[in-house]
Amino acid sequence: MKIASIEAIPFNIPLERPTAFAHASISSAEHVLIRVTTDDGVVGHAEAPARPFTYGESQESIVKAIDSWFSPAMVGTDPFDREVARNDLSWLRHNHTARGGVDMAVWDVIGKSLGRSCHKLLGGYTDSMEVVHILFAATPEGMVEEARDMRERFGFNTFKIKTGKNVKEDARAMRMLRAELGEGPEMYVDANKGWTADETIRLLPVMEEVGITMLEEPTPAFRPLARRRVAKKSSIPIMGDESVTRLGEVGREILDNHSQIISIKVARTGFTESDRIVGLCEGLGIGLALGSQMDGTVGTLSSLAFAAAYKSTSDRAGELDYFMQLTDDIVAETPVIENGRMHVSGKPGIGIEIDEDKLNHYRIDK
Ligand code: MUC
Ligand code: MG
Repeated sequence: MKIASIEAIPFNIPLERPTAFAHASISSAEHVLIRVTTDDGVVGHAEAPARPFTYGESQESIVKAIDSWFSPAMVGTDPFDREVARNDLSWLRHNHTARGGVDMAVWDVIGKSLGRSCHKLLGGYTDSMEVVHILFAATPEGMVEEARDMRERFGFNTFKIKTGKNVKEDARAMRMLRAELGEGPEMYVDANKGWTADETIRLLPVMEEVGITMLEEPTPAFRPLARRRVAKKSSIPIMGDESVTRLGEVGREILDNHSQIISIKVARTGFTESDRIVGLCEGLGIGLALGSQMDGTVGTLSSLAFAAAYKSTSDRAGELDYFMQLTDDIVAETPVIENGRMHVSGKPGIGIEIDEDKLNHYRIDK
């Protein structure tokens, strides 16, 4: 079996409302569907969500990278020889989501050709994941209302609070949410590098008081002394996200003791490199959490297949609910969240079935 083609199909789906966080706001999911087809007709899919403000990749750059570099290097190769493709393209820097997406689409091909789910092939640890609800609302009042509503409707028990825009409002949001939710639900924060070291240190007592369990990307990792000051003072573990876009960066963050938990996002490290990150973190005794690069439905199914495959990525709740922010999707069956959990389908490959009519409606290249 050989790879016959790799297509990069850009599509836009409007969001229910703009998603805003420190440094950026988006009103439409501008993603790329990657489709790998083999000479014997097996078709694999994955999604690359462009996040220019985080990784410098755009929808256009993802399509260009796949057309110019990934496709020429991989067409004609055996999809099972992932290590060959990985090494052939190791000269290419950055382009994380293009690389991650191609890797997962190839895994989808592998699973389908064997008639086994990727979830099983990767490890098959559990058949469901607890799901985190990410609170993006603009005001503390809006976050409280959203948390109440989402808890009632979907049974969420873990909430990530998007902070980093205004320190006072961030403190107010954390206190109001704890008062609303009571002691039980887990809460963690993600500042998307929006706080300074001083601001983070000033907020530590508030975060301790309300029981914040993880402090995601408080300050920019590219300002190492600021990060070091926070890490020294914080009793709350720091989770690396934007700072750990590849295996080497995970190693650096851990060795510097700047992150004690690693957010694993298959959108940027695919299944192959994410598997290596799991191994590195397990071996060193570092915690893992499944993050979301604001994945659509295709990306959500990939994240679920991966995270549910390992104990260390499924012990914590995973970020699997962003697809609900999209007004529509391009899959035949939308994932379901019930009692705060999402179940693995067990279908061959990643379990993605594309609705071709919807894809034709939302694709922007035709
Ligand atoms: C997150 O955890 O930071 C924001 C940007 C991105 O790439 O992912 C989101 C969520
Ligand atoms: Mg984050």
